Amino acid sequence: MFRIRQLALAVAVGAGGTAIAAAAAASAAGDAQDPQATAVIKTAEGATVGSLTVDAENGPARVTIKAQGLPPGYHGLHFHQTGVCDANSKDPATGSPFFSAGPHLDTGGHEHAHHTGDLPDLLINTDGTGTATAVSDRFQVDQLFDADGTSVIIHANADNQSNIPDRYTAPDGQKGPDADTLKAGDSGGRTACGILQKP
Ligand SMILES: [Cu+2]
Ligand SMILES: [Zn+2]
Repeated sequence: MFRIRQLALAVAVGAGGTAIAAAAAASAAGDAQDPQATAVIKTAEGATVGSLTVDAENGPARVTIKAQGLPPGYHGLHFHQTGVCDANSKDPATGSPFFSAGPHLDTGGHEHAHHTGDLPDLLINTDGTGTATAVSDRFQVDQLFDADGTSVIIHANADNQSNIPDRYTAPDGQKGPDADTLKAGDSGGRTACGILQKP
């Protein structure tokens, strides 16, 4: 794949096509030129803190997120079942906004972190910015545009991906991840939400 991109870049430069060369260079850097899905990600207060693209042109979906204005550290990142980002929709159990987005997108009754919409954590740097790209073969772009749509959520805390080794024992004696962990990886409240849209 990389060799093909290098070749495309060389051909474009050889032809003197500045725009084509720039596009090829951007593609090599991981930026989607013609994404099949995009999202603008906002906090419950309405501040825009990120953007997301999904590009599946060359095989498995490449998810790219660029974020700013967020607390430093790791943040859980997932596609959620429903494309509704209602800040006034509160989780009755935790009080988190964006309850309207529903649980993690999943097409097969999986537990976390095997959900269709589970993604690696987003690392936010000390300046509040973060960029991440993940390639996932767990979903097709069409599935993001099902009847109720799909959203992307950035969480308050790190996602432990249900990685609770058996040496950790709950007060009730249960080893490993409990039901809560197997739901969402203990990634906490929903800090920001974006609705997947066709460009
Ligand atoms: Cu989530
Ligand atoms: Zn999940």
